[in-house]
Amino acid sequence: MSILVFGHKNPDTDSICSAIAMAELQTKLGKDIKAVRLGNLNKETEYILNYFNIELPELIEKVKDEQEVILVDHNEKGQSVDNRDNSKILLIVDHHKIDLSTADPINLRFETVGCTSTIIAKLFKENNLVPSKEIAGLMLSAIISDTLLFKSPTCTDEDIKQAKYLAEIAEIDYEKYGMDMLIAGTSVDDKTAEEIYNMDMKPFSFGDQTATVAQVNTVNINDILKRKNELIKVMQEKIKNDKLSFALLMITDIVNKGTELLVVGDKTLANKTFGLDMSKDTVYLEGVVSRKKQIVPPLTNAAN
Ligand SMILES: [Mn+2]
Repeated sequence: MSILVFGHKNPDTDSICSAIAMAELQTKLGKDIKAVRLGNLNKETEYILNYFNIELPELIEKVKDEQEVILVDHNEKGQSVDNRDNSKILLIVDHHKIDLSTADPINLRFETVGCTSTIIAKLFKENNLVPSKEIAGLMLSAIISDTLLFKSPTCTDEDIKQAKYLAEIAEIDYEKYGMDMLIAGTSVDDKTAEEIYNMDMKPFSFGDQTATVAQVNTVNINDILKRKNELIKVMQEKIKNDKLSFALLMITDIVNKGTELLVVGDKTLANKTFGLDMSKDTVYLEGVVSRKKQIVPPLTNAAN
């Protein structure tokens, strides 16, 4: 049975591209491994796989007992494959906060960088291996996606260094390709409000409150805001069905670098954390583009 490698549920570009890159790395190291995905692709990732002519990884929902797995770009159980507790985790490569307990000792590679693919690029080097042109392109794309073309506060010198190295292998003008790729990912005209909310949504716990934080990138906040009422309805449903305290949607302007934060449900924590006017449902957060660095930690701190 092949080892399976995958990123988180509701996969973003990093989760898909890092899984495919990890599969290439492990294959070069002589392992029998297959990249899979835990959900549908977003537009941006579709554009990327198309651009580099890479086959779509197979969709899975759960793993069999004793299945050997490698996890990339996540570690929290709620974001991972079903039946993970009965699988055998060989390795986790991630750049998110750790929320993990395991029955057996496992291998972890965590770094405080902006993208999992940055770590995987380093793993190639540490093993004296060079990724193929296409896989270098995928890893470059993941770094551009997670760091919003190096503009996110999560971006580190290491991300830029690896991205430039990968761009050379892939023979790509990363500034131009990066903007095209990011913009390709922002079109939502053909999407329902529910699809918009679920595109890049993650569950979190803040103290004793549970919530979801979704993010949608755009080049025009009003394009999304004009559908606010529809979105609020979807978020209210989500709160009811999943018994959440509140639901957030980050509407992030990737050109001007700022986020309109839409808050539905119990607004107390958002008020305390971001100074949301309790009579409104949105607050504009200048310079905020990162859920991981600028939304989740302040909420966690305010809740504790
Ligand atoms: Mn990532």
